Amino acid sequence: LNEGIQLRREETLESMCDERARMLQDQFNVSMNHVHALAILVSTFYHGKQPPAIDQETFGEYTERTSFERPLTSGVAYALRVRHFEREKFEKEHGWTIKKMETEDQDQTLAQDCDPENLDPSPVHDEYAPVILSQDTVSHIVSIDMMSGKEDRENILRARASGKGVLTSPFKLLKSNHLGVVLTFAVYKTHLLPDTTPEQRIKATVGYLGASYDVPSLVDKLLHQLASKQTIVVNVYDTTNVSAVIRMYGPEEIDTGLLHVNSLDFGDPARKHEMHCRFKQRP
Ligand code: WA2
Repeated sequence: LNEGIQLRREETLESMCDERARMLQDQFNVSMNHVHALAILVSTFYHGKQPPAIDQETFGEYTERTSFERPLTSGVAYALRVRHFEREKFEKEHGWTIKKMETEDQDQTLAQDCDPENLDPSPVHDEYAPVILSQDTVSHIVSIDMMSGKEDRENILRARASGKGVLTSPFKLLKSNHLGVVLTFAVYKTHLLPDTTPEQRIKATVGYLGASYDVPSLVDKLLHQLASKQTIVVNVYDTTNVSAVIRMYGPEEIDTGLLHVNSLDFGDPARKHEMHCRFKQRP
């Protein structure tokens, strides 16, 4: 009899965890497809028209009104590829200088409100990726060189060489107290065929469309939609580096006996994620 009860508990935990993992993965996938479509929108209407048929006002309104298509994202933005020789002309045209991203170890009191006006100009580099268009929810990153942040930079380089949507490892997003991830798609000068080489892709790159995911608040929102939140504890991990697993969501894990693990597919084969589920109480 006891064995039967134990087996049923295992099955219950498994099905609850499966359902949550599937929901999270599906919502992530839906968002990713829509962010991909936004990259094509920018390619068609910004780069494909002379003069561009999208400005900040249009991009802001369109991305806000379609935000229901991107569950789990906190905002989308577009960063333009600017080479150093074009910097002066670019800055004159936009009426602002390209800013350096402020990293965590820098003195926050110097730029208390993260107002881009208070940020330092970017030092000289071969190229930059200043944000020129943004959803209002992430307007604080406009004019910041996304190549000046370690995670954003790595994502940009990987996105443009691969032509695929790529994810950062979890890091503390600007103006957020939580860990999040950024999804990036490169935008190319022309439509490229699937067999295009990385070198050709890098050459043809004109910009980067990115979305930020504030993981704790968005996963919370998702799990609250499901009943019996009081029964199980859910954790989400980035397990890309097995010797340095990063907890992205949920409290510190306490061993309450049964554990169920689901692997999560967020669409970037270079990153591995897992969901861990436990009952809150021992039987
Ligand atoms: N978006 C929002 N908050 C952030 C952030 C980001 N990156 N990086 C740090 N905090 C425009 O990949 C190009 C978005 C980067 C895209």
